[in-house]
Amino acid sequence: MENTSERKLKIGIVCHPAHGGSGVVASELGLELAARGHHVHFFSHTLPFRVPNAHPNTFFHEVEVTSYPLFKYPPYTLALATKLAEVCREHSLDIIHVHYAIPHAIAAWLCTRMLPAEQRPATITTLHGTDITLVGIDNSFFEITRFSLEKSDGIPAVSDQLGEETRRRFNIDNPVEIIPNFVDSDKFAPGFRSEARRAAFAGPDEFLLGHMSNFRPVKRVLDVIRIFQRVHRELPARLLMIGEGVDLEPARNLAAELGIMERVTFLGPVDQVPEMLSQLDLFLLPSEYESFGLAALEAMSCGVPVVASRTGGLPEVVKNGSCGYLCEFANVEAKVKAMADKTIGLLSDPQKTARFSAAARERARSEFDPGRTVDTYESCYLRILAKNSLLENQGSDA
Ligand code: GMT
Repeated sequence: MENTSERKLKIGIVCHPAHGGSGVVASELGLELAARGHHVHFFSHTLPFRVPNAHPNTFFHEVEVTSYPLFKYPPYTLALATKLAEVCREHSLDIIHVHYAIPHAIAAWLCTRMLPAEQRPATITTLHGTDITLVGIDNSFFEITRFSLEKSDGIPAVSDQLGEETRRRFNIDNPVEIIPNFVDSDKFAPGFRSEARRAAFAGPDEFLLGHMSNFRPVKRVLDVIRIFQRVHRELPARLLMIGEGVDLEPARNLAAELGIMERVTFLGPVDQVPEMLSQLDLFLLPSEYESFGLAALEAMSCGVPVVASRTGGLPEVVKNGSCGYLCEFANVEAKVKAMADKTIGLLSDPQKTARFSAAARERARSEFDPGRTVDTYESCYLRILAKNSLLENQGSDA
């Protein structure tokens, strides 16, 4: 196989830029590829939050959508396809790598159709979760999601479970390749833990529990509050909630209703994620579904044990009984109780907590190394480019 470091590629990365797993993965991957000397062009309506303004080998192309009184819904997908084609013409991109299928995969395909064959980039669609399990299977999107997956040159999924789910629900011929997410364990490290930082959220004799997400219903943020209420009845504890979204207000209201508001800090979205996660004693993720659970992995990398639902790809990330606990989701009440009991059991045993913390860190460091994932993506790019150029030489215009 070609040495991946020899050929420098021009790669377009398309993502949803706000705080959320797929945008984080897209940004971190783009930055790693740029560090290897590839030229990385990010496309979105806003600069993705983990991408610095100026960074060697990276470029940002803002997708602007003109509003017009006729448009109840401004057609972002068309503006994105147009911007992609424009940049492909100007910079001869080799690849457009979209993260989260909707609406990015079809925009990438439209872009290829707008260009002459010799200027067409390869297209890759990384599947992140709800683009398959929730939005993609909705009647209004199913057909076009299926079509755009068939048209993508490569469709990586972030966990075995999501790969299986994609094959089962979409029954596509195109193979799904599993490329798990990664974490930079130098950046997400326990070294950021400091008494001074932690003191802003909890006293020295209190446990600090935490949760981070985009507060969508699938994350079950209200269950975090319910679990915490049970834990706090047994142990001196505080809760740090990082992020925002539709369930932020309901979560605040529930905390107030349960009389625990003064024990909970709602921090909103933060840029200093490792600095916050490393102050925690335990991370809670009671989601209804997670294709992977990047937030859990980032917490583990900071040496924080995780108590999460046994759902989706989470068992591929959190090893039950060594770096955290997984609890069945089927019955919400039982799940809340089980997660509270596991949390109380673990935190009441300092030696076990220390063992879990070390195991969580070690698993994140050894199993989810960025280098390995970036190697896999580079190989995937080169394999697809080689296949496409072979087809081109054979005169195929598929
Ligand atoms: O938050 C996002 O940007 C997308 C979101 C989703 O709903 O698809 O997150 C998914 O992608 C992350 C990165 O690959 C995974 O860690 C999350 O588990 C996954 N979320 C869900 O499956 C609910």
